[in-house]
Amino acid sequence: MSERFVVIDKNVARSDFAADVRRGLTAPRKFLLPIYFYDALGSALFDAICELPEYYPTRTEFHILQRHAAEIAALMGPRAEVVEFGAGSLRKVRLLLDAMQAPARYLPIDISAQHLAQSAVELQRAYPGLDVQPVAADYTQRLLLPAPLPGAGRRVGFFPGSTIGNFTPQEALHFFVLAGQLLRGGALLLGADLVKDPGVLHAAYNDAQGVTAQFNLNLLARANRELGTEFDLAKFWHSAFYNAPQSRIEMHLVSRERQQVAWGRDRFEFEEGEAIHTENSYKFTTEGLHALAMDAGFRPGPVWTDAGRLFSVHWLHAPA
Ligand code: AVI
Repeated sequence: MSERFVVIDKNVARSDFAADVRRGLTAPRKFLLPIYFYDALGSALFDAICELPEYYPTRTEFHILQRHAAEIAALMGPRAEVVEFGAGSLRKVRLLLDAMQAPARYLPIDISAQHLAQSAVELQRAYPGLDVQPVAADYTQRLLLPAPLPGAGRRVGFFPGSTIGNFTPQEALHFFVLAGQLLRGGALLLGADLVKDPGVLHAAYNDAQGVTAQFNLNLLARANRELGTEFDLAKFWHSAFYNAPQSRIEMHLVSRERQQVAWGRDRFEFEEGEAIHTENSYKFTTEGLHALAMDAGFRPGPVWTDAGRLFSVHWLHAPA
């Protein structure tokens, strides 16, 4: 399988890194959008984060899925289609595919056709009998999926990793509305990180090896590489803390001194201690997540967690 086999959504919104960086650096409170973390280096750093002893979400979710795969597969039913939002978790979807009864088709949706083609090839090799149909599209926007296969069972969305937590509450609601339209009559299997001891959260985003700091700083390095900005990475530090009233980890890049950053003929001023807000990672209660999903017409089903109640996996019935 090559990129030729990827269905490309005509309306796939092209993100504009330069325009978004300019908008973020000229805002009264500076920000950069977290979607830009994931260039090749950023994706490799994120994979490294997932292996860190302090970063519990990936392995906790994996164990929850592993432990409850049979029950989840029974809810999915025979000949189900799995629609994965994002194409980054082949290990996790394999747990489902291995437990499912005759899965009909796997449709990963991702903005990067190249990333999709790669993961689709790997999965197709491991499951030669499975119909793998990657779709290059922005799943935060309205999109069309190929029609269900004749005789296919339920269509089940899979959105692991608590990526939902990187959306604002309004964006999360918008995602649920769009997912509800795509999954009509089916269900959504969603991973969500839970509210917990702030010390555990703090450690997960301030790892001892400094990988999360590198991941955060890579945003500036990427802007230097791709746009020609002249950020001196040594003049910024990684800050991540839990904002309890908002139930979210916030990541920032903080200027160590008063400085100007050049970008072509432009100059961007930073005060000492001034921050660029780079990411929010919301943490949920089951009730809060259910309220959000129900606002978009989903009906709560089973919730699975680990013994330490660190992470949750939700079965949500899609609107009819
Ligand atoms: C992808 N996302 C769910 C991660 C998170 O935990 O919010 C991104 C991340 N940022 C720092 N570490 C991991």
